[in-house]
Formats: sequence, structure tokens, C-alpha cells
Amino acid sequence: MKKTALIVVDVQNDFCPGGSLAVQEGDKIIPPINRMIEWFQKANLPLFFTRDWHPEKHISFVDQGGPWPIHCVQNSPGAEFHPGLQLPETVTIINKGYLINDDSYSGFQGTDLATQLNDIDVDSVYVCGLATDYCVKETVLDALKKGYQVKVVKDAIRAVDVTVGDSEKAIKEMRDKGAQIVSKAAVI
Ligand code: VGL
Ligand code: ZN
Repeated sequence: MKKTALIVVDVQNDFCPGGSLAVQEGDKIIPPINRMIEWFQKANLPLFFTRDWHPEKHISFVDQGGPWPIHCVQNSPGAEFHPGLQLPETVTIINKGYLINDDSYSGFQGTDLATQLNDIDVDSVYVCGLATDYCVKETVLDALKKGYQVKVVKDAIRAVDVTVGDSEKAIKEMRDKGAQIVSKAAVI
């Protein structure tokens, strides 16, 4: 039987209020994500948490000529999952952006996420987390390209919104490319 997995993208301290690359209301999504985690756990369905996991002097940092402030440095407090996020023992953690000269917004790029999903017969995924207009979007688009059925949980995502409207643009692009945009109520 084919399975559904939950992919929680980058719910890390640096992307939440108080962090170095804080997403507005980034922590507001934690309660609904926790409810989904509980539901997937009870149903014995797989949970994957991605995390941005950059070396010091990563290419994406402003001091290296990149677009972002220093964030999610490997083993630093900012790279930890938000303390409010439930972290069951059964979660599989996927590190990304861990090479100094390579950035990847997608949880599939430079990781074994697709192999792991295929090994356990996953054919559909729910995606939630941070940020709508970067890592959530790229993870969703890659999942679609790889043939998974994708549902994006709209109450459980938030955007960086470097430019006003980025969030809506990202949601439209995900929908246009085949993702279903659902609310939490449709999951649990
Ligand atoms: C992200 C900017 C830089 C994200 C990661 O998780 O959306 N955004 N690195
Ligand atoms: Zn990053």
C-alpha cells in the first residue's frame, strides 16, 4: 500500500521571531503543525523534518556575497528546531544547504529525501513549514517534478515576503504546477 508522509520544512529558531532571518508569525504555525505530527504518528505514517544546515561562511550569507544574514549555522542555537515543535523519536531529519559553496532551498536537493520516501513506498506528501516563498515552495515544486501528489497546508506555512505579494505568488505557482492547497482541517 502506498503511503502519505508529512514533510515539515525548516521550523528552526532562526526563521522564527527573535531569529536572525525571522519570518513574521513563523511561530504561529507550530500548534497546527504539532496537531498534524500527532495525527501522522497515531496513524503510523512517516514524518520528515528538513533543516537548513549551513557551515560558517556559507555562500548564501551577506558577508560572503550572498542574499541572507547569517542563519542556521550547523550546531548553533539558531539552527535548532523551535522548542515548541514536537520532535518524536521516529522523525527522520533531512539536512540541506550543508556545503559551503552550494545553497539549496529544496529538501530534495543534495539530500536522500526522495530515496527515503521511495524506500517506504510514499507516493503522496503533505508539506508545511517555513518559508512559503523559499524552502516550502522549492520543496513542493521538486516533489511535484518527482511525481508525488502534493498537498500544501495553508494554515501551516508562512512567508519571508522580501517583496509584498511573494507569499501569494508562491502559492499560485505551487497550485499552477499541480499542488493542492488545503487547510489543516482537511488533514486531521
Ligand atoms: C530559507 C532563506 C534562506 C527557507 C532558507 O528555509 O525558506 N530561506 N535559507
Ligand atoms: Zn538558508
